[in-house]
Amino acid sequence: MGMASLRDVGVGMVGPEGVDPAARRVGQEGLLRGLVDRLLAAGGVQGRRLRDCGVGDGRDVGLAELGRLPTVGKRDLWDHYPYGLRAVDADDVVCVHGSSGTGGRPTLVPYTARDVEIWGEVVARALVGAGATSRSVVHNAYGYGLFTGGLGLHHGAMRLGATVVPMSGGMTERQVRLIRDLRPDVLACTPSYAIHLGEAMTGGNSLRVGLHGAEPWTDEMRGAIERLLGIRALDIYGLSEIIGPGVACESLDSEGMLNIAEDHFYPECVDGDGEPVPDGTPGELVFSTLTKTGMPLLRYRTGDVATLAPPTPNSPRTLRRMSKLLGRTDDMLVIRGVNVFPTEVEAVLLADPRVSPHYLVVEDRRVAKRAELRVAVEPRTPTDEAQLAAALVHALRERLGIGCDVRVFAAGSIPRTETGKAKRLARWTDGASPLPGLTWG
Ligand code: DLL
Repeated sequence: MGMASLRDVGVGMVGPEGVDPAARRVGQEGLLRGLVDRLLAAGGVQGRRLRDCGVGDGRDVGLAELGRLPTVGKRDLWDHYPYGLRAVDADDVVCVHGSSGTGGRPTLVPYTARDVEIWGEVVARALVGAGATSRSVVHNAYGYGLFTGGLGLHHGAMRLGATVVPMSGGMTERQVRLIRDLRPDVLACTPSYAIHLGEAMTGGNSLRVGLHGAEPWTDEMRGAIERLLGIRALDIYGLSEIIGPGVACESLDSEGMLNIAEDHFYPECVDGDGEPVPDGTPGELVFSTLTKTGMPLLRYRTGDVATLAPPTPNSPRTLRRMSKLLGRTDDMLVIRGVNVFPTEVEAVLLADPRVSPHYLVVEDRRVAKRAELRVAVEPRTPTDEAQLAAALVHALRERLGIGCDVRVFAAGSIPRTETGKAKRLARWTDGASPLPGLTWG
């Protein structure tokens, strides 16, 4: 079983990741037509919108005109909660995943057995691209449950024929112990938990590579994880609506960009008006699920901002790539007319070796007309706090062009996240300080 599954996912980077781009495009176009036919047959909101714009058959569309087809968004999922975008019989659904969402509005995604297979395949690719093999032991500290992180990495590791240790999040002491005892070579968890775990471990460890995602993180955070754990830290991206982790992932040779599983998830990148932007220009990622059946989506607007790029030159992988995420459209701060993504703040903070990777960005809008950017940091080791704050204010002004308030708090005072996604951004409109117990401004 190990060998067969290895061949399928293309060890040595052959298989679907390595096909000639022109041939891939022909395949994608056929799959796009099939997707349109499935949506028309399902007769839901996406099918109606297609008919409204004159599409009555998959043969009416091609990749070149994709930009003219209707999009779908999170709003549509909420409006048709729980299963309104399902395109198969309830009988064919084998599991449900999603995100708890904000404001009590969860997003639910029904999967068919085929969807779960595809999911396992794309996550297995991510593992192989990170150097894992069927002999690998994968310590999986993504949360198991409705969240796609835990079971997504689980499916991928099983598909590869590796050994997966299904730790889920939390109970850090026990995780440290099992890493010592089971000697995993692969760590799968959020970047913030990788830091937390690394700080709890003493001495060396067996880990060689980490697959980190589910929340924004910068190359500077990558450096912090790599130093702390002594591993290569790679990025894995995805979202429940599209499949979960595995929509795109770094490989050891992808030069800091993420290979997009574009044979399953066709990417576009658009500006605020929905017009395509050229490669290298930041825009919102839009994905079409070419092969999904449970809840296929045509042109799903992710709200995630990144750039697209051509395949890695001279690599056996011929997939188009995306940059690390710059942020989300709804995470962008507007401080006195200047647009700032929290990742830009992170990059500045962690470029200073005195700063610990635990920080909080606060958009202070208590005076509505005059938003302030406040940043809470902790020193990594004892240091002159006033000098550190002044240096960071200066560096942030250089990079962002705005003044901000930096406070250095005592080590350990900024809340850690042991399960789920780190909260590194707080919006302060009124009431108490977003950092409980700490007075501010
Ligand atoms: O977070 C899927 C995932 C799990 C990806 C484990 C990687 C590892 P959701 O809970 O639906 O799914 O949240 C999706 O998280 O739209 C992004 O805004 C953010 N996100 C996911 N991966 C990354 C990443 C999972 N590598 C939302 N970098 C997405 C930055 C990420 N943000």
